[in-house]
Amino acid sequence: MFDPSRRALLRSLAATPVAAALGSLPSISSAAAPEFSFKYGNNLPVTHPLNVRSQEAAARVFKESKGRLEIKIFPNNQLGGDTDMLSQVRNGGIEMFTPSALVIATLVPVAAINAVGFAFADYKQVWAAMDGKLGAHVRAGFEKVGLHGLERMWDNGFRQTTSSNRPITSAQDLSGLKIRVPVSPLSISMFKSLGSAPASLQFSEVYLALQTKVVDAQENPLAIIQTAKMYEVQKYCSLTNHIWDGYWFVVNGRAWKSLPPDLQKIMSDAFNDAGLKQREDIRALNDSLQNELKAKGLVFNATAPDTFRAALRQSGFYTEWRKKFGDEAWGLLEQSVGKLS
Ligand code: X2X
Repeated sequence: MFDPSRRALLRSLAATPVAAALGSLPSISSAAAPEFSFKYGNNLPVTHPLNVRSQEAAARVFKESKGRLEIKIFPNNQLGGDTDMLSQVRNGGIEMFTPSALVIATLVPVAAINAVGFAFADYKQVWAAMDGKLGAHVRAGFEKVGLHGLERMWDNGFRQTTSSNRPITSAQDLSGLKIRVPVSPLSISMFKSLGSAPASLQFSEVYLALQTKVVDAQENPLAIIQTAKMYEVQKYCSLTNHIWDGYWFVVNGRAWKSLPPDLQKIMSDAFNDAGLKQREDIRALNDSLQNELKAKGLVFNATAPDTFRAALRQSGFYTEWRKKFGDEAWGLLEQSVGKLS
């Protein structure tokens, strides 16, 4: 619809030289520039539900704030890899970033607590913990390093293992496997405990590393395997479900505090609501993607989770990480999932 004030403006522009018209309409020309303009960077392809729902949220914020707050999205590592974006959101080079829990744990170690191997049995346990006390505990850690975390975590998913050389069916198959993992101490520790040879690479480097066989395997949820076209450079997909991973929406602390309360509310509401829809998108994709990926040539197999869990227990993985995370965080995790070690 053509709004009447815009029509009036166009009429006056048609009738008057542009410079004079703008000079005589200070309120309209200043309304054209948003009071706040935030840059939001992420590491995922534009087709991933995280980007689709973020675009909706940004449009809602612009509309509900009447153009006062604009959020510009830079997907797909356009602004650099995870490590770069993490330092940019801290120093204010960008205002928003969605690091995976694994990645922000390089700054706030307790954030990796949701990624303890084989902790969550299903999504019911996941969201009860992350929307509840465990998530609040992690977000308190963000505030201490000058970042504000929005309440709702977005879904990355249960991580599955793909490889170019062999299917993984039990813990033994991981022995010696050259596998890429994110820049994440917990992921390195876990795959070493399972006997693999893990290497940390930023997500921006994964496709090429697989294509050139610098590594033979990687692990990510199905929605990423699909949107980042990993089926082009991998043969097997083993349903290991070894880590549940999610994305935190973090905002530079100074930028967050610069927003008046009404804009803070508009922004939190829009992104928290969009996050819930994004979770549903991933749930639906989890149901349909196996068939799509099979059609692209990936060979799927189920795994024997007990063998992985037993190997982790024997290696002392749970004991070590319980000590690292501390009793409070570990206790909160166990409240949701039961005894772990
Ligand atoms: O880097 C990955 O594997 C990814 C995309 O899942 C994360 O952001 C941790």
